[in-house]
Amino acid sequence: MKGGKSMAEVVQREPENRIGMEFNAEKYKTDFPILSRMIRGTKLVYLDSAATTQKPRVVIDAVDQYYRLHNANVHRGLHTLAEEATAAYEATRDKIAGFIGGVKREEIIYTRNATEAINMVASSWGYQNIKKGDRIVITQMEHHANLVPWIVLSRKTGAELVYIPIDPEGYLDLADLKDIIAPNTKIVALTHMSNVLGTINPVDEIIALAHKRGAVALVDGAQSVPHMPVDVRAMDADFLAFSAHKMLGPTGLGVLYGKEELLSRMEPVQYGGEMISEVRYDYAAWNELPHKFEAGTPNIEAAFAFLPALEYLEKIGMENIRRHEMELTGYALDKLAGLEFIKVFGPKDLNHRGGAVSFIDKNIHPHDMATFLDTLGIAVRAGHHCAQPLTRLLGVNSTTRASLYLYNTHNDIDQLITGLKEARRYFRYE
Ligand code: 7TS
Repeated sequence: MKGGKSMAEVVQREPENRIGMEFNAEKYKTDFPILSRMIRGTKLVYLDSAATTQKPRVVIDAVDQYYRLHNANVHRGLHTLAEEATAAYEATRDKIAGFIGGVKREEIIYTRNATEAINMVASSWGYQNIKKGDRIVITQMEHHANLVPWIVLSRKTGAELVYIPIDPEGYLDLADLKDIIAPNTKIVALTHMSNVLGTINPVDEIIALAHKRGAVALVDGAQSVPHMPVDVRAMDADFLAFSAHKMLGPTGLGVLYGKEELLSRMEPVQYGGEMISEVRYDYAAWNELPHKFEAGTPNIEAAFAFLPALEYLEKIGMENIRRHEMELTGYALDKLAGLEFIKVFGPKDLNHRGGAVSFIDKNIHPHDMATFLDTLGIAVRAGHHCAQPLTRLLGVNSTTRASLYLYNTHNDIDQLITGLKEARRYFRYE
């Protein structure tokens, strides 16, 4: 993407056709410069994509190109650069609207991340619609981003916060769902895919019941939108939140999808430039969607560079990415099952889980394990993964988590397994 291409070329670049081509993770790996980095003398094995993914060259180049050629503020200038920056910023919005199933561009709000997107719903829709005696329903497997905003909303409004429980395998236990989503329920907010257990939740069924009760449904898509086809209209979610940085894009950019009829009735969360239609000394009126929710100068660079990330994903195909990750997760689960000192959490059925695999060694603390694996160039995460109540429910303080993406290979898993065995020797358990 280097050079002086016109904005039309940048924005309308046709994805290269990879239909019919084999999924080649080894080849995709070469698109990511950081994946050829040496860490402590060995080539990086990156197994922490649930935290953030690495970026392909097209995304890195787009950041460079943005500042070299197109940098300007959006929606306010009449000069060429301002027009180019605005066109690119809005073109990414169109791309996102298409990527999640073809929604209206007005329904795509840029945020800083998935966390901010969920907080916006809690602090705007939440305070306008929830009062004492109402019920908020979430699940026991939520990331803090889809947990703490609802704890605070319930504390401040007096509404009750009720959890859909999980069963010992790591699935949601839906036996009492009809009682949990009681007639006084106003919102059901749940993750599509758990960042700890990998569980893919039956969101369609839960959303249908929420709607039957007159409640709205928010889906935390931070771990699903990057890894599988997500059609927000088919699932009929009222809100969907996700982050660009977990799907090859830059940090500092997230998305809130909301149905137009809901967004149009919601109060802005922040006030200032760009979100107004008219201001007088004693009066202010709001801009139309989506700008009403985008006060101040946004992350233009990130929006600019998110477009090639989405094109890259589309070019490979979300179905293909999902299939690759299912296969690789199955391989990892089989190999881990062969290690008697390792206990894996979460479902075994690949149809109902993604590629976040959390486990513990029966003797070695997850922090020691992750630190040891790092000496072998293997990046995993250890801790509670921003899901403290869930981790506690699993009966542990922390887990080690390997999480996969399109650039991971069987060799990466083999190295992880070798590393886990070496850790036993290093810490003298064998
Ligand atoms: N929801 C889920 C399910 C997540 O996994 C995360 C981040 C978030 C929301 C918040 O995303 P953010 O971009 O706003 O931070 N999950 C993780 C993780 O598993 N390790 O680091 C971040």
